[in-house]
Amino acid sequence: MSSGLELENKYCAHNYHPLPVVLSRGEGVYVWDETGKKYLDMMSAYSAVSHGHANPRLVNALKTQAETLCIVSRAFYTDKLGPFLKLACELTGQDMALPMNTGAEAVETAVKAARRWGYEAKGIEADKAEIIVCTGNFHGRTTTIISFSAEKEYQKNFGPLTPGFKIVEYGDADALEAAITPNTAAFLVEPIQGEGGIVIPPTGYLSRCHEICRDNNVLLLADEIQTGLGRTGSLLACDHENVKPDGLILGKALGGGILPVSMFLGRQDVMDIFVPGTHGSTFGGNPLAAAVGIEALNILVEDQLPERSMELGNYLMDQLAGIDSPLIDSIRGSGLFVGIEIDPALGSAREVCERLMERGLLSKETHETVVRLAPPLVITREALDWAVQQITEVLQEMDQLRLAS
Ligand code: PXG
Repeated sequence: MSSGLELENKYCAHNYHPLPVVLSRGEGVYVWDETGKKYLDMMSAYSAVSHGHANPRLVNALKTQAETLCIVSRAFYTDKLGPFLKLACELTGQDMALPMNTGAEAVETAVKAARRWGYEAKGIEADKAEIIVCTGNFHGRTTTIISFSAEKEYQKNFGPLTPGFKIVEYGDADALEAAITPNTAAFLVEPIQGEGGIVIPPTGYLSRCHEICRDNNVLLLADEIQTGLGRTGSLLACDHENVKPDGLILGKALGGGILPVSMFLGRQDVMDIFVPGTHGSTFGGNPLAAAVGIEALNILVEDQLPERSMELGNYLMDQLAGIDSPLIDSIRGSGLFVGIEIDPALGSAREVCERLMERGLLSKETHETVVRLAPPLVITREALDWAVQQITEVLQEMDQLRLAS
């Protein structure tokens, strides 16, 4: 056993069940382990590494800014934050943004914004604001966010939970409409559920939810931490239905796979509820993060990563559809955000991932039955062809073993 694995198992809390590989280097779509073995990264740190590992432009932006100015806190203005937020707002059509670091912090920011907007703009009675969320949601791991998870495992023994949330069926706009009361401040939704298993709602769902929210003076808050910034084949997954949410949450790829960078963006009247003292973060919006974020967004636009994601995602789905294996229940995806549902009676997604890892392809199961494929958006057709070949062979192998046993 390698020392990296042993030390991590001994000293790191066991809040994950990693695949047994110890990575030590990354470049583009590839990572290398301690022994020098090369792997194609089809996971991209849950979509955070859309620009590829150690993207030279991002590394350069990081180095240049690190030598110039890193952290001063928001007690002062800097020459980087304004340009970063201007670019993010212009690209997404939002009015203002509040910078944070991790995804969960940006979701917390959205929850606070929605509640305060509910009281101050909508006139909801004190402490009565409700936020509606969906079954199968994943928005992070803070105490408040797990309070509205539909997954009991995320909550067990972490109570008392934060009240004020209602869960409705994902993909069912009528259920949203029925759940709205005069106390509803917002509807928080992932346009495609990532951690839930790459779950794509029916066409028209998001636009119908948008209408319902507008008609009831409820904020539509889109969590695009995973789906945003090109992952699903458009800049935002909301763009597939021409929906401009009232609040938008970005993270992961916003930091170019280099730093944690997140933000909550929104309409002017939503963002206006924040006044000095209402929210903050020591590191949120620091100039190092802003410089990397600016470059991450510039690369996304200049290298047309959303378009690339759409084209290569369609190609990948076509190739996967050609695999003839009884283990595959279904294949679904949008852009380079693809899930292969494995029939649990015939095999486990974990075993598929372990076998792929042995062959030099890194992926990660979600919800035991789904193999998630979300490579850096800079991947090539040739690399995808190789990946499809490995997946085909692994599924064949597993099927033969199953028949032999
Ligand atoms: N919203 C969505 C849609 C996400 O996918 C978060 C919020 C939280 O982001 P942070 O940066 O706080 O992790 C995510 C994160 C995990 C895990 O093990 C997290 C995600 C996906 C898979 C696993 O915590 N996405």
